[in-house]
Amino acid sequence: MRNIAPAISPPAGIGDHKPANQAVLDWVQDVAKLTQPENIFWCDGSDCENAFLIEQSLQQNVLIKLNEKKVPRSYLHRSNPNDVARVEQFTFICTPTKEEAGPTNNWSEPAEMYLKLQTMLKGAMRGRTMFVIPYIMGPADSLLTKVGFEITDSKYVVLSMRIMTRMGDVAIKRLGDDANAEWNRGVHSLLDVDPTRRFICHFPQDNAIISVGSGYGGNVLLSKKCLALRIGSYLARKQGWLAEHMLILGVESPEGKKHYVAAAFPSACGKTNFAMLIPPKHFAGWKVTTVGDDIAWMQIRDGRLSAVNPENGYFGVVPGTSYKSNPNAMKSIEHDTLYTNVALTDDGDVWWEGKDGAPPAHAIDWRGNDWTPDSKEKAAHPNSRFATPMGNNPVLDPDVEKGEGVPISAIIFGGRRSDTMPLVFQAFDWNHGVYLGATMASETTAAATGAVGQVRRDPMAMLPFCGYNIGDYFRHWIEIGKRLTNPPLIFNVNWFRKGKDGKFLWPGFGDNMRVLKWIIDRCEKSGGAVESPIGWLPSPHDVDLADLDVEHKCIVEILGIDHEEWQKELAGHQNFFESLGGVVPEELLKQREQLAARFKQ
Ligand code: GTP
Ligand code: SPV
Ligand code: MN
Repeated sequence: MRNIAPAISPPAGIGDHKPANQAVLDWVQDVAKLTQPENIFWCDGSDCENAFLIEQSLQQNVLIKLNEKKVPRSYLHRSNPNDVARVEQFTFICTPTKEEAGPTNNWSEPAEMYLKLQTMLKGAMRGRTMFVIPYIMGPADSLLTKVGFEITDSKYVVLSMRIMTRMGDVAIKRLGDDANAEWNRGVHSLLDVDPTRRFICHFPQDNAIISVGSGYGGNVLLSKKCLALRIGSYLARKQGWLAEHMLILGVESPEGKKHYVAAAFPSACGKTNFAMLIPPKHFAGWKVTTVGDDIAWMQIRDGRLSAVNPENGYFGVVPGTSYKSNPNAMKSIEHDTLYTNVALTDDGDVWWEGKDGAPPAHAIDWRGNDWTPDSKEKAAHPNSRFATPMGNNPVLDPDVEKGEGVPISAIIFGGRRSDTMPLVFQAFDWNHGVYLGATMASETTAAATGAVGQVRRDPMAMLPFCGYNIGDYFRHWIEIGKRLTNPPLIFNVNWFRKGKDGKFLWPGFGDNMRVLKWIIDRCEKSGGAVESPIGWLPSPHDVDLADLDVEHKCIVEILGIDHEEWQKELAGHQNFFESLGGVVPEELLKQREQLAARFKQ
């Protein structure tokens, strides 16, 4: 394992793109002194640098080249089988006091954690190359855009960061040579990829991240969950904006009226799919476009929320992706894609559970073992992923690079719930909407290590990503609402409710357009709804169900609420708030009382 990342010696002109900023140079020297790499590789994000690193990765078995005819310019990476998902139990928010990290985060005193990590990092890059990656999060000309530098000893990280972020000169230029400019310091080392020496640590006050012992996406692409969400949410509160685990989509009517919607669903609960939705035939003339599939940074502009996607690519769940479920994702990953932990067919193509067509008679599974359709093991890991540039997306929104962002008409919260939660309902007002987000629950998925399928509260889909006290985070949402003169309407959805037979009641995917259409109708003040204790519910005739092959009784079931289930749900909200130990704002406690009272009316 020590040799997973041997040093490489680049030819002249590659790896020597040193920035001028003295603060960056000093920091890199400090990390090099500690980790003792064989050499330092200064990345510029260029094509020739990328070609060189791919060549090295192929030679060192970090990547496998896929069939050039079937998936041009695409590669497969297999991570260590002990290292296939985010590790929430080893993710820390290191603030001066435990209270700042709050009741939902693992906390450590910063000095203590720095010492522990420095001990692990001592000499950790001996015989390896240390890469320095400059990148920005956000469109090049946005006021929200942040500069980051990531140091890593993994070529897979460099290649992935080039897809997922705007990397290279654009960041060096944006930072400039002011040694006091704001930028994020990220240090990553694979160490020996040992789960007992795996820590993902955030130091919000220092705008710094240190990640050791993993090579898996969410733990090591420090731009993503670490900077854009955990550090991002901390900065957002300080600076008066929102950093959220949300997709952003545009939806345009046949008449050319366009709305933008942001939606928070927990990990592996449907963001990428919803962001690339293709409306069913009946909705001819309607168009959905993608601004982002995972993260939204939103600021207040002219009394409205305005959102940018800080990322440059998609790090998406592979299993279940097909021409039937998500044709736009399939087209996005047909070329120039970096796959992780999917199966390799005998003709050098990729395969996964849920892909169109029959399974191959033989393949190499994600662990590198022989696989046939009779195998008990899955061919692709349930959390296998693609990294693909957003430019590959056939429905990329034309305003994705717009620095001011896109105006948000509606915010949607949604979890994976087999019962209780109806297909869709609307909050009565902003604070009620914040309550819906704060009390969201969802079944756990393979995106994080640990048990799958357990219902847990996951406020705003940010439980693993909020970089400070969750009570202050709720308060921040309430305060933002006060500053909005034209706030988005807030909705709750659930694509995953099941009938007594254990099957999904709702077909989902493209048919989610029907729900989106109702949401847009509500924004346009044209959609019908009935008042219920939980919020505004559509009746079956309020939702366009034309050509939908679902029995009417299933529609009634999925649109409705069961009062007994909701008594349990109410108790769940109370337990959750109590478990947070007194940090929940008064406004939300009051919302809970009002909800309970409405059920008694
Ligand atoms: P992260 O990248 O982990 O944040 O996930 P995500 O929220 O982007 O989820 P994604 O769209 O990748 O979907 C995750 C899983 O849910 C996949 O297996 C999808 O096939 C499945 N899924 C997505 N949308 C629907 C839906 O509308 N109905 C059903 N039944 N499954 C869905
Ligand atoms: C998630 O888990 O929400 C993801 C995947 O988007 S990862 O980048 O691994 O966190
Ligand atoms: Mn995500």
